[in-house]
Amino acid sequence: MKIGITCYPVRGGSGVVATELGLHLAKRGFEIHFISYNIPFRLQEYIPNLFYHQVEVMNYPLFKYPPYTLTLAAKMAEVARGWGLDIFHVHYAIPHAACAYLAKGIIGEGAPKVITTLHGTDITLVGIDESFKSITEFSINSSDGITTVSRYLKTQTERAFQIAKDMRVVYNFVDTDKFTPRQQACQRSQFATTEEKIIMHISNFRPVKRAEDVVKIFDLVSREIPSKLVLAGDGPDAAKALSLAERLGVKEKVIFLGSQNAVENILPCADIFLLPSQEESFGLAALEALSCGVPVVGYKSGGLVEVVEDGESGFLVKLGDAVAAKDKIVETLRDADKLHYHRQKARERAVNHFNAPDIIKHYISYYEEILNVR
Ligand code: GMT
Repeated sequence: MKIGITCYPVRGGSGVVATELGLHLAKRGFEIHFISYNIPFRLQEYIPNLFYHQVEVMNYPLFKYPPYTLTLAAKMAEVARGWGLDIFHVHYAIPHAACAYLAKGIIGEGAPKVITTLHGTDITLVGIDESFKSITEFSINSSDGITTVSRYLKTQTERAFQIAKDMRVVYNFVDTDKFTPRQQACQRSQFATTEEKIIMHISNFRPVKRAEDVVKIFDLVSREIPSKLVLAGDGPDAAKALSLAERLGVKEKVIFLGSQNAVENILPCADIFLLPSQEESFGLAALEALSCGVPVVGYKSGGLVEVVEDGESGFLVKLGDAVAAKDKIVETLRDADKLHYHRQKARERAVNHFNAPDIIKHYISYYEEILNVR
């Protein structure tokens, strides 16, 4: 099977999922063509069967906004014709589902089937904005197959749009051989002393992540348990979070790493992963933490409840309840047996429910179903 994958190549869950999917499929003998404006950031190894097609956007003085969407659609059509693609698998509806629709129209008969995977903010934040709503709904409905990364996201999509087709839930996945609890991957001593615990948060620091809550919760924890807060990633609210740490007098205990590519080398150092988002359609960073045997603490909100089982692989408290989150963390960190138990449950959760080969099988059978080859 020959599959064209289009995603945002920058850091972010949807790009990670699309890239890992492409890598796994290529290793299984599928022919994979990434089509985007840059090489996806996690696409760092050479693999036979895997190709990358760069989309170049011509600029012109009339263009206030260079029309990337049109160039992408034209490139998708060119690659599909040149390589005989069977499927366009686009990640993140806006604008990729619309580009796939256009590319299909350019090709006409024999065009690849289109599968759109919805990731979250393409529905819950951007897609429902009036400026995008009609085209998002139209492009999703024009896809031959639609998947969502959680049941929650499927429900949200059904609520926000009139979707005429069945949407398949295919959960996100993690490479459990790469994201492991092996502490050799990470030197704890670079972050904390032997007496200190490590709380970690990784995100794009957008408002939906509630980065200030991370600092608030950490401040409460650090009053009861000697600890450090490690922050990785960057984004609009990073400065706000750091200035709150300063105001609360915990800045010295906060280690801000900025954007990092190989988070699998940092995560195993953590004792607790904090993800107190307003809403996650899934929460891929939380899954990567679980796979490293790190219990997750967050809010009972969105799709995170499908990833973390409250009281086992972590704890989910009422949205915005920093004290409840602190209580769960302190309780866990104070008791070595309890921490060990939740660490094991975290790893088990990732291995038993979200292991890459198991989830990728669902994508493959969905491709076959859409192509009618089964
Ligand atoms: O979280 C973001 O702002 C980035 C966004 C993306 O497209 O990369 O993340 C979304 O997709 C991820 C992969 O499926 C999910 O794990 C995230 O939960 C989802 N983000 C939100 O729903 C806020």
